[in-house]
Amino acid sequence: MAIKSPLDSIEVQNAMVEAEAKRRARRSFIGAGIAAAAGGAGLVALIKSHSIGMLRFPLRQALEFNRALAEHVVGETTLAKTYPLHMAVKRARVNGLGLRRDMDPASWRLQVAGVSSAVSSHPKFVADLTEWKYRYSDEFVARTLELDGETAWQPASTMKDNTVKDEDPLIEVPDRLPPTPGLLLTMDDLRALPFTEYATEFKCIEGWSDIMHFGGVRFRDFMEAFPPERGPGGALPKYVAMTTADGSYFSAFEIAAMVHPQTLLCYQMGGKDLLPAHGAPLRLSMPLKYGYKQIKQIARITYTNTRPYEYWERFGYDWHGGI
Ligand SMILES: Nc1nc2c(c(=O)[nH]1)N[C@H]1C(S)=C(S)[C@@H](COP(=O)(O)O)O[C@H]1N2
Ligand SMILES: [Mo]
Repeated sequence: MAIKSPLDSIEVQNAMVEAEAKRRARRSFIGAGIAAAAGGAGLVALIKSHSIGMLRFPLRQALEFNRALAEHVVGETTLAKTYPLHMAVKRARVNGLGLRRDMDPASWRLQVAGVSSAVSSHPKFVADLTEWKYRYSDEFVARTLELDGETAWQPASTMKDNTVKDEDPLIEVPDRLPPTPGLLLTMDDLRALPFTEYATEFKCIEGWSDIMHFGGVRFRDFMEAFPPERGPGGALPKYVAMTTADGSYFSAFEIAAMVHPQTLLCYQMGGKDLLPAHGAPLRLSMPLKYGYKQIKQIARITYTNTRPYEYWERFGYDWHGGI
């Protein structure tokens, strides 16, 4: 099966990404989307027939450079420039795939996996997150469209053509994922945490940028409230993975990027509740990274020491996505 299972585990996602990278390498696949997004014939030629891990000089070198830079620069010290809130655009652009318009908002929960055993007494702790069912029905689409109003859902982004087709078998996804203990939170649990807002420049790798005003809870505050399991010597997990409810979009980050003071779990944009098209009820804001890292409609957050893949990585985009 292709990417179809709900909330694939990191192991399943990683296996799928690897399988697809190999398959693409075999087929010498050129994504039309990559061509447009990369915006240069030279880069396209390099990407042609080379999957992740097989990238050629100088692209590989550029990626290594970005990686090194991200490891050293994205930390406490670098802050994205902020603007007065009123300078933010009133109507932001929309870019998105794998967003569900038909989700019953009442069925939304934020799953948090890899949490400290100390939170097992928390009232929202459950023995198996994989048992939670998000509900989808066409009856919710009208409400979503009403909320979005004139905010158009982008039918096609130049990055979109790379969507995995159902008929392309990758790996077998097990019917049943391993039981995963963790927290099953509601928006009220998040709204109870300290609120932070800012206006920063949002950059999409396709070539547009806008000043956007985001509000929500800093991830470091969230992590303090819902802490991860610590390793030997009290070490924090190396990574944080995030995925949408249907598993069709996912992203991952180093812990340093997550604890950056401008990394927000956002539920407001422009001072109002986030619109569905912009990722309601919860999305990420990370102004030091490109838009593609800023996952919308987050349903699961996992603290982990296994390096998780990034949705766009198999198409040649950098895992860190630093600007
Ligand atoms: N779930 C999900 N999140 C996503 C995307 C997506 O396709 N699906 N696209 C990303 C990209 S490429 C961009 S530029 C931003 C766009 O955010 P906006 O629509 O709020 O402007 O969302 C990011 N988050
Ligand atoms: Mo983007």
